[in-house]
Amino acid sequence: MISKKMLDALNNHLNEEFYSSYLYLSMAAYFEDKNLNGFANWFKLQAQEEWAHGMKFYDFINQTGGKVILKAIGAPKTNWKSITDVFKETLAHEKHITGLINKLAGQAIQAKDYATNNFLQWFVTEQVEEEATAEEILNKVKLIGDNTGGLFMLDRELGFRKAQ
Ligand code: OFO
Repeated sequence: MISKKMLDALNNHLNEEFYSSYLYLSMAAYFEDKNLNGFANWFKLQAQEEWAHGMKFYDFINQTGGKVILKAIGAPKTNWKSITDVFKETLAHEKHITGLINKLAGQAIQAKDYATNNFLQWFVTEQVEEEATAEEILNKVKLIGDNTGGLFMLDRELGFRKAQ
């Protein structure tokens, strides 16, 4: 049975994953509004992934005999200064999530809660990929700069992303 302290921390993190989903859906809406449908597709799928991450926490809390407590999801921003700004925020947000996951894993190890630590290791690995992908796209967007042709090519590339 999981400790109350760990359970509270997991419930808090479930909310963070759902907020991530909401944030990326808002970014999708920003791109839809600009008719950049490939970027919008990428962020809609990202939002779905984050929802699935939240559900992993939901299932784990239930499996360990805990109770899921859903909290209010904060309203995300709805506008950004530029496309570069969107990806800078995406990367910063993923780094923030990595910090939270590492803190949770540290808490689980300290409490000798090996089941929770094992559950969290999937997220430790996932965060390496999440940060790398956000950084890769940010670098492409920076390289493209004001080049409209480059922007449309990247939009096309991001439009190919499929649900996993
Ligand atoms: Fe974007 O990552 Fe969830 O955990």
